[in-house]
Amino acid sequence: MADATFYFPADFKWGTATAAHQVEGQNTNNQWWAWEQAPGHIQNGDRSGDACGWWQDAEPDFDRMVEMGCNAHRLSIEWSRIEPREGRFDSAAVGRYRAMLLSLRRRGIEPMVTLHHFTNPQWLEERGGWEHTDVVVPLFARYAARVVKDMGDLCDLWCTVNEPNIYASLGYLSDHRMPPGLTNRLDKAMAVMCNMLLGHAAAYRALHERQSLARVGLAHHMRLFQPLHPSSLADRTVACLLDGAFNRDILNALLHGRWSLAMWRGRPPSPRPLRGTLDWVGVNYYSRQGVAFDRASPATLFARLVNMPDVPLSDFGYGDIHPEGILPLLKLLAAGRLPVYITESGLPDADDRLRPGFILRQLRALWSAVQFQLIQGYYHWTLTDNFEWGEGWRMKFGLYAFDASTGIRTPRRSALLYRDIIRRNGIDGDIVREYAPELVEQLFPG
Ligand code: IFM
Repeated sequence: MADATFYFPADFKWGTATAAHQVEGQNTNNQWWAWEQAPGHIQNGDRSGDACGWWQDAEPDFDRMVEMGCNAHRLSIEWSRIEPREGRFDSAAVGRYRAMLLSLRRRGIEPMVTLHHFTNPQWLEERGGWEHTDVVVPLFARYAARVVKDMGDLCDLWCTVNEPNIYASLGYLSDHRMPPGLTNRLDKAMAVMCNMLLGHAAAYRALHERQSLARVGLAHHMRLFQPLHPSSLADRTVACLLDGAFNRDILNALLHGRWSLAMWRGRPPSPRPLRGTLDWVGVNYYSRQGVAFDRASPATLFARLVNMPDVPLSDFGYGDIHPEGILPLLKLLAAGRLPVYITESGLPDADDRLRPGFILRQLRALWSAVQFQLIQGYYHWTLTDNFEWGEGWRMKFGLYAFDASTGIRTPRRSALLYRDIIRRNGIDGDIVREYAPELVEQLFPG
């Protein structure tokens, strides 16, 4: 089978993904900037600082996308730049984003614009961030309306919010990993997650009211939860509970307009506005998560998070390498019959030891899914190494290495691999032999 080619559809979108705060630099007016200034919040005391300098000059990186042959890019708009004071909108910031979108389009790269990727304007943070439905939902809808009014001629593919489950769990459950840095506040985590979904729904309507052909979705971080001991009923049960809370509850809410029991205590707002507010679903997939029953961990639904044995880990134990884990997750989406974008996928791997194999296995798995589901594109996380939130600069997710002290970008082998895959619009034996010969048998058995 070594001469077979796993072709992708002719109109498949090949892209990379970035987020404003991680690449722009000097985003001084959001809660993350404030969070970074306090000691102990970011590994090695790192700060986003000038990041990758996109606010001044993103265009050379757009050229790198062109060199790889990309026809798509997912970027985010920084709310705190567009609306630096509540109700005051900044036309110069709008101008800069317009210039970026135009530059992408001129290069044949279709932009997907994310409206919220982890950062809040500081004024919103002071009003409770995403904690209060009545405050944040109308404000987010007004911001979305403004963005589509000002940029709708340059973009019609919108991602409202990025990873509500990660934003809520790292900000409200885990210990100081994201602002506001609360621990074990399951009540608030659930309220925040639901408010982000209600915000998504309100933004969906605001975008469609002003742009009839808008295509609106959100990026859902999904993980495959696997019992550490498959024969243990307790491990299987907690894996199933986490799968529900992390993966399925959000989908049920959006697809069927139902909160799960766990999602909201007290009197929740009606979930009805959520129904019918997805034109597509985005999946961010990185790794599998092993879980074991642990009666001492009520905050994580009695699960202890572990690494599966004998599986290579990406840098700093970020996750195990199991790209095929995306397939069972994609099946969860099938009931929605919606187009799917892989809005992020990648790993931190400074030496680029594991990334080529990861990309090839990930795309091979997606190729199987493409036969059954409408998967419209793949956005690799990310173009160049960038500011990885609480991990600072130490985690290197880039197809290009980025030296923050000189600004120099150097392509890793994975950038060349991605270029070759895009040129071929698929994966063939030659590509696998060149970049990950150890996978030839696995990808082309017989
Ligand atoms: O860098 C992040 C991104 O902002 C959201 N999804 C996961 C990525 C890697 O951790």
